[in-house]
Amino acid sequence: MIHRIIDANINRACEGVRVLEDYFRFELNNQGLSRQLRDIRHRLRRTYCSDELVRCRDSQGDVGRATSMETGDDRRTGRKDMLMANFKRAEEAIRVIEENLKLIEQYDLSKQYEKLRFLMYNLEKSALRQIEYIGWEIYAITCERLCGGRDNIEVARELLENGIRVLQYREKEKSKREKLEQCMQLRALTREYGCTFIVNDDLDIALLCEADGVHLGQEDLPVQKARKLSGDMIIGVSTHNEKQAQKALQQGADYIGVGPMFETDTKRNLEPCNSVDYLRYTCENIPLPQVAIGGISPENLRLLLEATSDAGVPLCFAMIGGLLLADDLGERIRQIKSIIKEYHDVPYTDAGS
Ligand code: 3NM
Repeated sequence: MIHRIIDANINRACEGVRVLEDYFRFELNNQGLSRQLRDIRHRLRRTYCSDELVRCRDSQGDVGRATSMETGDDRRTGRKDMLMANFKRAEEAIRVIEENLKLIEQYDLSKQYEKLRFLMYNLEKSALRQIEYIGWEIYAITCERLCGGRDNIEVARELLENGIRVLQYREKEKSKREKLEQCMQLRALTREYGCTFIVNDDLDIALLCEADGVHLGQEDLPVQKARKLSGDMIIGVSTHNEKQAQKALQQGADYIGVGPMFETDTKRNLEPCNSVDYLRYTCENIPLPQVAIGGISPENLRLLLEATSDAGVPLCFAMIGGLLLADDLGERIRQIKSIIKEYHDVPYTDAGS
């Protein structure tokens, strides 16, 4: 009977991993995570092979089947819920395999499965990081110059209290030391609120403060080089035309910035971009999460939402002036969220819902 348990749990673990693998492969085009999951799936199958496994299988006679059909525990509230459920399914199943292998004196094999379980725990953490920032959210960016005398920390706290889930630190007018100091504080604060924290330009600062990601411009480190240092950190790349977007995709960016959408005073010397058409192009042709940026405000947001309403990729809306120049930050955030909600009622992940 132990073989029946092991067989059921190898299948259960592999099925869970396959759900995850296909999500990262086909929906997010994330080669790194899908490859690692595939490798684990193969090892789950190969580590303990015995003819006994299939011989002992009795799906028809499984008393748990009826219970599973009757409960609604497997309803999903969104992609994040679906992914987390499948990580848990795989991890728990591997633990059952380990314990039962010990009972049939396969201690060494049990330890090999234990290693796979720990790999799954690590991947779960990376995967969460990769998905939590995406989809029909405001992507807030700091800019102390526009904060009417308040500092980035104070403003960030207010943004977080009002439900901002993604924050990028961007400061062009501070020394590296000042930036590091503020990033350390913002990292602690964003962690408290479960907010994804991305650092603009400076990979060294991103690494030192343990940010979730780094955002690179066209003049910054190329993605492949940054990846050598950044491990599983999210890497975003600013793009302003089709060629740059294709290149970011090929080089393995985790998301692209797409801009400028509209005229903006916040950033000088921007490359010209035919805005909404370019966003439509990236949504149709670049299978990566995207962040539209440049002059976005509550007044023009619907234009972007309409142009991308059938987009097959998750899209966020980055704002500096459109957010920070508001008299009441909380009110502005609620206003923007309610506009997004007119078009995307179901959050891409259930983070922040
Ligand atoms: N990057 P605002 S536009 C930082 O097109 C930045 O890549 C852009 O600020 C790009 O929301 C831009 O105030 C400025 O227009 C965004």
